[in-house]
Amino acid sequence: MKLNIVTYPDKKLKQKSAKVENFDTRLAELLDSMYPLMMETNGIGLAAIQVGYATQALILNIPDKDDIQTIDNLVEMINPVITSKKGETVYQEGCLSVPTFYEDITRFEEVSVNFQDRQGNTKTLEANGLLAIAIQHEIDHLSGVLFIDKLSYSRRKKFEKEYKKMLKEKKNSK
Ligand code: QAP
Ligand code: CO
Repeated sequence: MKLNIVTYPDKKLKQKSAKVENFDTRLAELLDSMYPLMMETNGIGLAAIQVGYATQALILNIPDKDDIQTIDNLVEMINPVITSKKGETVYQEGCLSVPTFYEDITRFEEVSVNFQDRQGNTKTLEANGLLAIAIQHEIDHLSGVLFIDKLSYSRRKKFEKEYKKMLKEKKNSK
């Protein structure tokens, strides 16, 4: 399955993703195709809507202490729901769908999440640190929310200006 990253301002990113009902080979193929794309593009998290599929599936691969990403740390979440959250943390986030832009975003420091795996088995994960941030960022994608939607009015304006400039330069260098 050949996938491409959908980038802002594509309206597709605003779409709400539907719950996965069938844990079939189509779901497995989608997840299997998302992983290499995320690796090639230097991502640590990717939601299905970012490759054009409005379905509640996401993958996460947080680097270890030596900053290495291994498949052993790959987490796949289907139909995830945050069931508890506490604390506050600020991290400079980015997004594969909003290339080259990074900004500080406030999130919960710890979250508990219920989800299903690709076979449909129910799981619970308690996360903190970068994993907790990534979970919240990716779950936002399922409701059509991007990290730039969380910026103050003035920072959003700064983003729109910088992003337009970046797109123009990219176009001109082609
Ligand atoms: C979401 O983000 C996230 O601008 C995943 O040029 C963000 O993988 C989770 C990326 C922050 C936790 C903390 C961004 C790659 C990757 C770019 C990503 C870019 C190339 C972003
Ligand atoms: Co993102």
